[in-house]
Amino acid sequence: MPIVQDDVCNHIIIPEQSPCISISSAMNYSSVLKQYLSGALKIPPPATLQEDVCIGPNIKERQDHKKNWQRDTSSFKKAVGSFLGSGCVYINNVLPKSFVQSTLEKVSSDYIFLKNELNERRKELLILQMANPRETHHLAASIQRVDFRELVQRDGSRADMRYQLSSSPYTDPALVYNPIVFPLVKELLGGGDVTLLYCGVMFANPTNENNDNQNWHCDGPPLFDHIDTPPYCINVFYPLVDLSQEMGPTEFYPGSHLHNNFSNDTLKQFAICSDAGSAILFDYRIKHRGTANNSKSNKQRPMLYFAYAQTWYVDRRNERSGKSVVGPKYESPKWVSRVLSGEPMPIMKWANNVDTKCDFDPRKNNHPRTEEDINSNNDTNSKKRRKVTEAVESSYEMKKNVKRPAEETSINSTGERWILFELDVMVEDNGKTATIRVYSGDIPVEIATQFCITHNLPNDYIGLLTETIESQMNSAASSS
Ligand SMILES: O=C(O)CCC(=O)C(=O)O
Repeated sequence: MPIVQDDVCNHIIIPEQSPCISISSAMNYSSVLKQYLSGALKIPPPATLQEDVCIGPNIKERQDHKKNWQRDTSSFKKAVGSFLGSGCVYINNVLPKSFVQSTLEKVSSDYIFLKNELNERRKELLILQMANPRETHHLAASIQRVDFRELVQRDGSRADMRYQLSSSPYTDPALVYNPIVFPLVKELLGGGDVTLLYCGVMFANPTNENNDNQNWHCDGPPLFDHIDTPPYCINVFYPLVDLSQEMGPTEFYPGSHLHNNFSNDTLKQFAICSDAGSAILFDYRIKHRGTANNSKSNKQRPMLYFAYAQTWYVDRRNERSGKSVVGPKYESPKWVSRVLSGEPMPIMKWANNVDTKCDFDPRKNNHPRTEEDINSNNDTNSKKRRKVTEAVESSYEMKKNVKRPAEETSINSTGERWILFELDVMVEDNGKTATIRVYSGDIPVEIATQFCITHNLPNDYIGLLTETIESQMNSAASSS
């Protein structure tokens, strides 16, 4: 395969591949991605059938590697290649049914709550319009369009909900750092830290119109007009109900994320239909649309979404209204995108490909136990617990306000993060400590869980650490 060295910007270009992708040799891409980008592995052509993009760890791979999807498995490599060529893949059986069910109940009741709040705002508007017609224009427009921080109406009878995103299920480390999805996302985004740009739920509401499809669109543009880059942002959908053709699945033009294919009319379009609890990953640049939900039983189709991006990426195109639809006492904290530096979450029971009863209840915030925890003897655990309790209660040291730029968000436009405080915690009997660094926008349970995994501390410790971080974050926020 001919490889051309571009003298000007030191890019390796692989002209045989259609379309070509270039990489800078200075970038430290992790190995599977690099093998594809350098041409050592061949990127497959865009898929023409849904089955072509259905790739996940097989039963043996899930059992062999209880913790997460390993990069050296053939299925992982295949998924990376398909994603690069098609711009989308989906993986069956990613979330346990009990998790899907409880999440479905929560998001459905939140949606009803927000619709009721919208009705309250409508009633208030009528009163305001009589009292002071000049000052109701903006509220009237938001209500008419349904354009609020928590709820936005979209074409194709869609409602896009972002409510209480700093609590479960959106903050469950096992979802954000999912053991199957996160390794793939991280690999495709270059192997380093990634930003969680935003998350939420997309409802496809039932409609009687057959062609109430969304317009074809891309979530983000290509970065350059003259060359294709590897993915910079990936959206992950988790359907919370089974996605049959009538339930309004998302349709894709595989391959359309790349320049040469964008207007290629030989590309085949298809919808991805999959079970509740599967994961659909797609490149921000791919052409896609939500199709009409013609469910005979008038059922809604909610789908969780998580957008992960390279840490330098700032999404200026998908900004949202700051106006809240809920009354002040129900407002949830403002969304702040955050950098994810942690590892995929090991969840033994999720990785079995059979839906065993899950002891992880996102609503109760009780965290899953790893196999090691279950097998390790109780004495060791209680000793460790004593040790860490002592560590948190008496021996941590707080370094406040290490750095605080003027920007209000956790990641400012230069990608710089704002450190709230640091916490030194004793992690071994001999007094050895490790530092937890907490940034604005961080989620306490996420930080605590990652810290416990890294330092091999028992899961019982997560709650304690979470509370400590949370209270320090509150005091840091109130003292700012
Ligand atoms: O609901 C769907 O199937 C896709 C929604 C979507 O792509 C959007 O609203 O941007």
